[in-house]
Amino acid sequence: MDTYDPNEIEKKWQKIWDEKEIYKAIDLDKKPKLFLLVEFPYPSGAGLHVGHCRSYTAMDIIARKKRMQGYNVLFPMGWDAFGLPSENYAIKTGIHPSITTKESIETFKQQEKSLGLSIDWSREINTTDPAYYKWTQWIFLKLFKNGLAYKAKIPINWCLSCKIGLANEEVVDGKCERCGGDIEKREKEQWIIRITKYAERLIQDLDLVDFPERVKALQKDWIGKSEGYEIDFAIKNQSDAKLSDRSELHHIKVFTTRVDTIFGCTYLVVAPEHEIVRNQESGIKNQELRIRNQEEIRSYVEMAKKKSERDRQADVKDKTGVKLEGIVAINPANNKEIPIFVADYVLATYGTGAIMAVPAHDSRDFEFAKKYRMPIVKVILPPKLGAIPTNPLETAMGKKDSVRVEVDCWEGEGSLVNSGEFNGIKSEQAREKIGQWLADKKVAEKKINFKLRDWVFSRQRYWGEPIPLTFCEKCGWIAVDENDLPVVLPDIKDYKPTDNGESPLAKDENWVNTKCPNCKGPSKRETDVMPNWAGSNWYFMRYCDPKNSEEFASKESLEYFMPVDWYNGGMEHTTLHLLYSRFVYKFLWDIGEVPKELGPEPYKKRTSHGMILAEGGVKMSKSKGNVINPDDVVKEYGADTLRLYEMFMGPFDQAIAWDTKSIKGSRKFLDRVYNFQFSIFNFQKNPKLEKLLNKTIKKVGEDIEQMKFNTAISALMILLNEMEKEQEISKEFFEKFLLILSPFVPHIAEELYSGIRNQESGIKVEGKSIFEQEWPKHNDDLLKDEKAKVVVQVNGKARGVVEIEVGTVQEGVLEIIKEDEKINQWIKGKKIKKVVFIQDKILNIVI
Ligand code: ANZ
Ligand code: ZN
Repeated sequence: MDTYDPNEIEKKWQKIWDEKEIYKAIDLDKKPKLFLLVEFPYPSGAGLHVGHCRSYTAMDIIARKKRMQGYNVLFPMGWDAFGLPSENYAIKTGIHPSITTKESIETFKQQEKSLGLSIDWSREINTTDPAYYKWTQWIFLKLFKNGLAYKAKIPINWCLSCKIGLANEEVVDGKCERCGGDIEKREKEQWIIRITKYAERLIQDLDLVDFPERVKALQKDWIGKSEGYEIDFAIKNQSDAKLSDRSELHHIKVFTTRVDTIFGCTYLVVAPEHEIVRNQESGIKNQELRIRNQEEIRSYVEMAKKKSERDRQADVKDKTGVKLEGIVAINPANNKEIPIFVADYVLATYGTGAIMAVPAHDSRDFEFAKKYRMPIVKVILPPKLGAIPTNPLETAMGKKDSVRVEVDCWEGEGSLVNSGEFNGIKSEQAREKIGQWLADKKVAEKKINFKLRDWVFSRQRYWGEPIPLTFCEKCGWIAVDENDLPVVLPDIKDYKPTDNGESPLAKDENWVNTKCPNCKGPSKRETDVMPNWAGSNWYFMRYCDPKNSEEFASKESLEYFMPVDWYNGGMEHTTLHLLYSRFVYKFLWDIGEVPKELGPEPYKKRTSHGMILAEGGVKMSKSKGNVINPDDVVKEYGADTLRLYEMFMGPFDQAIAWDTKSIKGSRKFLDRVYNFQFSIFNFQKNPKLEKLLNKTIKKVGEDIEQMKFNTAISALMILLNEMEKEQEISKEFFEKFLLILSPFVPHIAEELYSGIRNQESGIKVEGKSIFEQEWPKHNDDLLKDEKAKVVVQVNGKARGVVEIEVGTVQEGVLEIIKEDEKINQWIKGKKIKKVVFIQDKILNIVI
């Protein structure tokens, strides 16, 4: 064949690779194992996205290289196939989600195969397969039996259009993460997983893993650990001045991280959902606490209910609230009477749902205090008072230098004033001292709070794993016997969600009515199903032993393949999937289901790819019609071109826009690679090229490890340029070139490699695949004498010589000069007008 025809080459090799099963990971093999993981996709009707290709190709490159370096690589794939889109599609079309799911999986699989990914398809998993979700249910039961799953009535985020309860994590910008629809708070009985019990460890153990700092920071922020105090403020009924501390309701408990500011607390604020507001009629009357403006408060609370939590927190200048007339609180630090407000900027779901407001040192309180004319008492003076910037204008007008710019609200540290016996103490110490002082008075207690909420695990929908519990009037909630798992999702006709918020499963009475596993009396199955995170929080372990029917994976297989050595995925999964799966793994490890020697973290290393945007830098979306379909690209240019282009388009971890012009450039490069096979080969070594090859082997190898695919490819391009300048080249040389090129563009590399091999030996394709060859090693000795000396001149005068690596560009040499004091003294602080640079020889700086 004289011209490069990727369609033919690619199909041919995909078939051969499949037949030879060269990408199979071997159980308990003697070679060192390497578990490479990409986030398994949700097989949507839309098909594979070019973004999937970016992540998968990257990991595929690493997998291929590591196999060539002697690793037993596990690079598996599966389908995260439960979830709303299939169900919503089913509601629209009447086609059962199991059918559409199956079709989508077929499409995805065929598409992934067409990219030439070196996946071990023998380990394919599917979360909607009963043989798989049996274990998802089993894990739920383990959580349940260990007290980590409980049912509670809680206000949840209810998506009005999906008719589904969402976890806080699934609410993005106050809207439903899936459909973008409006959200309302509703009280619902839900199964909840006590992930908060692991909050501390989920932070601490981040020290054990190699994750990007930004991923660690996001996880920590999400978990949101805060250390502070809970403080009791007594409530006094103003009308009869009776003060009793017998009842809980005669106190308001607040959470603060700044107990050092308590002398500056001039009022309290409670959330609209706070019990003192709720228990208006019932509780408070008995306890002689009468709030006079009940009507006003009730209508305020109604209004607050309509706002989303995010809107309530948003930094709008216009904070609203209502004073509770008729009662006051006592500040336990100075015994002053202070008013109590209800305001929606205080959230019911954090801390105690009540705060001590310190308007001089908290900007939210400050805004509120200005609006409602509450006293603002400064208790912290910023450090280095004298050094605080003076007002330049006033200084210029002849006013005294010591005039200090008024800081409206100082949120930092400093020393205490207006704080009685604590005056003069630094705020950091005051936190300890005042905290202790209040603790001794029994009005305060040290407290650690987390922003992380327990994980709402119920969905009132159809297309998910049934929660394997039954409710019996006598025995309550009872786990289905483990031997009776899986509880198979029944095939029902009407999967529309119900308006009363019950799962569609509730309509199938045959399925719902069952026997209590405990007393054998009549009982009813739970009709809620699991959220779509359930199947993905442990899937990586199933890959180790995907066909096991006795265990979710055998201990030996886990011991051998786990932990995941390298996990690449999207930044959007940092706070949800990554957190949930770390938690579930830790839990299974705690209860001994995961071998102890594996340690408490499932993923050793995490990396993230940047998004691929549409041409022009906007998000790809169906509605804009700017979605690039990988199938079209494969058809037009070939899979190798698509792979090469996606790896070359820019730094892997950064977002980048699609550019049709550059994809043509990638294809041209492969055309040239293809044509190179017709060059004249000999057995002579060319020392200059050998050096460049040696350098390129090193660079490509190192760049792949660091996911710097774009620079690896450009090194390969430079090498090809130089090769093309030669009259003749050795076969061995070209083979090495193909070897280091092969992970990026496996089909063309395999084709050319087998071609030159066969010419040589006369054997047909039967030989070994390029991917069964060894990755070339570079020679450090050859690198050593790749140094050159560059004479540095300043305004034409020689000022010194620097040693550089051959081929260092101008910027690189300038960097080196900066480090060289002797030369640098001539240019330090001067403006460089011009630089004349002759590579590897002279650099002249004109100043
Ligand atoms: C008094 C104070 C003075 C505060 C000061 C801050 C600065 P993090 O770090 O996020 O935990 N707070 C407590 N519960 C709240 C709730 N349910 N809704 C809204 N705000 C709440 O923040 C803790 C601080 O957030 C607490 O410390 C409290 O305000 C406020 F100069 O108490 B602070
Ligand atoms: Zn029973």
